[in-house]
Amino acid sequence: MSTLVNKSEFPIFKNRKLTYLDSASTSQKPKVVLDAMRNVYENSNANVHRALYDLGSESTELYESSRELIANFINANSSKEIIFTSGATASINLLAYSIGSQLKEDDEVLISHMEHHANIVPWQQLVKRTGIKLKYLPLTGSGEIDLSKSSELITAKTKIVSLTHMSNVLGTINPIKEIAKLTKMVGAIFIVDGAQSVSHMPVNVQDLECDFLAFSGHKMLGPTGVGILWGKFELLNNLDPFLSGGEMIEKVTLEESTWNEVPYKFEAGTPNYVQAIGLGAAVKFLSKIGMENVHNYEKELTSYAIEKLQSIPNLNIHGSPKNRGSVISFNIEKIHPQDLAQFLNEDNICIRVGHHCAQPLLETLNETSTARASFYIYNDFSDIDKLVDSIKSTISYF
Ligand code: C6P
Repeated sequence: MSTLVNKSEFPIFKNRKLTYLDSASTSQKPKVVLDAMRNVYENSNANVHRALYDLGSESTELYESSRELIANFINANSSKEIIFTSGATASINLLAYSIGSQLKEDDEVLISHMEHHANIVPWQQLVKRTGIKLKYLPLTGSGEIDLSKSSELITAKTKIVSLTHMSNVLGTINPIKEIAKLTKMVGAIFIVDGAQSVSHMPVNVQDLECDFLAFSGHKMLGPTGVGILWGKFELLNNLDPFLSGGEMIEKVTLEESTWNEVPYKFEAGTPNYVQAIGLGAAVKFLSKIGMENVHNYEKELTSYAIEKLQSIPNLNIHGSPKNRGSVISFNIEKIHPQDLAQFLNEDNICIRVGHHCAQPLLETLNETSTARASFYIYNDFSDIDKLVDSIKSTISYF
């Protein structure tokens, strides 16, 4: 099995001896992404939407064409529906603040026990500000969202349902379309946290039938510091801005201000335009490979890894073996995940251990920490073999 991409397209793999199995945390970057950003700084650098000289027009054009590329990547109706934020966390905070300010005390927000803290804490903060109720969809024993009691939890009081598309701990891919239908039946807004999905599978916002989608650039070969909030235009148009200041205004007087049009209403201050342009290059790179190919390739890697890991005695993989993305969390009896990570590090193998910013989920697993291996397009079977060999020698040491 050959990789989908040549590892040499990623400078870090030339510079460091690495078995990198932590892409769910952040991905490595291909040279084309680094070049795109260097090119801006070296040839076209000027602030966007302000500078009326050629350099400014060039950087603005690059910034706006990146918005266009990202809109096409997720099949948005228009690039106006793409808001550049600093990442998935910022996108969800924007929504919790802006939609949240329209909610009343008896209203309910529904999330699940599977969420990343980025899709829990902003809603808890909203509870403190407004007194709304925060409710949780439970999980089944095999780590899937349990919809058997959905009619008790998704009711006329539910104003927002906000769920992760793919769990960063269990890898579970949630039935977003099914939940979208339940959400629509009560007229609630449906937010999808796509931080772990957009990078690994085709995500089409029309097909998912959600209202908002949040994701991060750095997990999909792009740079840090940039992420996306996609939303249906009419909904975005009806929201109040989150951050305020330069460029998000239409007119400012000493007494009051009016807002710029969507998406600029939500992009206060100088945006991370160089990073946004880098993200455009990442999206081009991924589109050339094809997200269906990315998904199928990772399915093969994940099945291979599950099979190999399952053959190790006393190693317990969390979550359901079916319908999962390229994230595998596990625990080994009598070996703390932190010790395991340190031993793997000796072999230059990078995995993540800990609660993965999903403490409520870890509680349902009865764990305080798991080891997590996650894969991307630059991994291959030999990376998994190295992981398995290193785990086996760690076990024999203990
Ligand atoms: N999960 C992980 O190792 P940011 O940090 O804003 O780019 O993404 C937040 C986020 C939101 N939702 C999900 C499902 C996520 O997995 C993450 C980030 C990383 O699992 C870092 S904690």
